[in-house]
Amino acid sequence: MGLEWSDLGPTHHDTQLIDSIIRASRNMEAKTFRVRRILRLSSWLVGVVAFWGMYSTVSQAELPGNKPNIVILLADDLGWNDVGYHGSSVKTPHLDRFVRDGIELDRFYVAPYCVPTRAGLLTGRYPHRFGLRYRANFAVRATLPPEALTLAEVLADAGYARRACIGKWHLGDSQQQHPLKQGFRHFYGMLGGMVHYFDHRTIPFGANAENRPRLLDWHRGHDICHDEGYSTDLIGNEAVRFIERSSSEQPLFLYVAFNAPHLPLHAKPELLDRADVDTDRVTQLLTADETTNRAIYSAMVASLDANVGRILATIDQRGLRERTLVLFLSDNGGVARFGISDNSPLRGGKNMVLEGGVRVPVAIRWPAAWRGGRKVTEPLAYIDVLPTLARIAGVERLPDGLDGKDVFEVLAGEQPTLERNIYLGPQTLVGKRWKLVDDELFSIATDPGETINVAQDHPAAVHSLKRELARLR
Ligand SMILES: [Ca+2]
Repeated sequence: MGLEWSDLGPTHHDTQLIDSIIRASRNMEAKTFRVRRILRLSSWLVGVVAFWGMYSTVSQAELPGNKPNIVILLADDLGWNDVGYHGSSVKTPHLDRFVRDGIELDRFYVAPYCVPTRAGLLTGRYPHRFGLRYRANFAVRATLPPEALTLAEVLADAGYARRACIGKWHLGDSQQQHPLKQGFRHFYGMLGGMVHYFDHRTIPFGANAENRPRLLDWHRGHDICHDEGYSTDLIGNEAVRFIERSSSEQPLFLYVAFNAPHLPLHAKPELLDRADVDTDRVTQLLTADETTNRAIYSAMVASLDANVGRILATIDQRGLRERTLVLFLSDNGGVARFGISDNSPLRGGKNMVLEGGVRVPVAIRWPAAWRGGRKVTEPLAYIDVLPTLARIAGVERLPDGLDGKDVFEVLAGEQPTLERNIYLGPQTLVGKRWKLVDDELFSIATDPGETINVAQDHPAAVHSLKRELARLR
């Protein structure tokens, strides 16, 4: 399977990184493809409950026997300022509308890489509980252990019979680690971390890349799948089909993990208004030109946004909008190099515990229960997703050992703060007021750009955070 971007190594080796990527890209071109130019490149919630929901909240006790559909839409490496509603040059009209209708989760934290975020999102536990590494390393194939209890398994026990994982799994490619062994009943997409958007084969890079095979990593269930098309569209198509084929009587759980806009930079030609870029034969991970990279990336985000829009429209057309909870999030910050992503005004990007790597665009919408058009500024995290959704699904006893919190009341606007810190890595904790990064302390609520180290002025806060960090490691 394809190696993950995070496997490339520590972020301070930028020069080597660029060389490695561009060299790998050239090798791939020469070996596999003709090169033209470098790139041309219900009734159930009507009445009293629905009325309640407009202004307050609905607890499970008030929804006897009724559970919302749960749809998670995960983007891959989408940066803070890569969405229109944050003022980006990248246009995301469907996401912007979704955020306006729902609740914008303004301080939502994830892990800085693909794998640990997916692990924490689906288990409610910090990924280091499973031995998943935070630092990139070629030699380590981080995966979720088969015995880990996943959100799909929790929801299965709560009566969610239809459970689909569509898109990028990236939590293990053995039969025992397969999504169909982790609580999902339907799987379509890729098991590894990175594929070519058009041919769905892995793209080896780094050491010895030219001697490694490009494997088809596109599957339906356990079988190899030869569907043709742009992967973002194929993932959207399958999600739409899954919703259309679901009974409106039974709640569904749909986890759509887009591989977009993760590398390689491949866009649909019709969305890239650049005659000088060869989009249909692109084999490079990226180009040497930052402006070109950004143009391709923007077109990739446009495809992501369009498919998010199609999924939301299908939910509407099926009459499921009120009783469907939709969560949109990115799995880590954008790649803040090579002109690809824009995390401003946050510092840093993917692979880093600075805000640009771990604070991502997120919104949630559940019209039947929560009033939309709001922004929640309490720090929330990927590990909160399982306990919160389990509560909503009517699970009476949460699994043991969870690190995340049930944040239902925060989302409902009934609880202003959780008074807790979120673990971002061995040297980093973040809470409502403070963020500790190694020996630096930032007043993160007022200094989101992490510009001023105030550790010397607040030794007690540093001491307290370090003690908590030592317990969490
Ligand atoms: Ca990612």
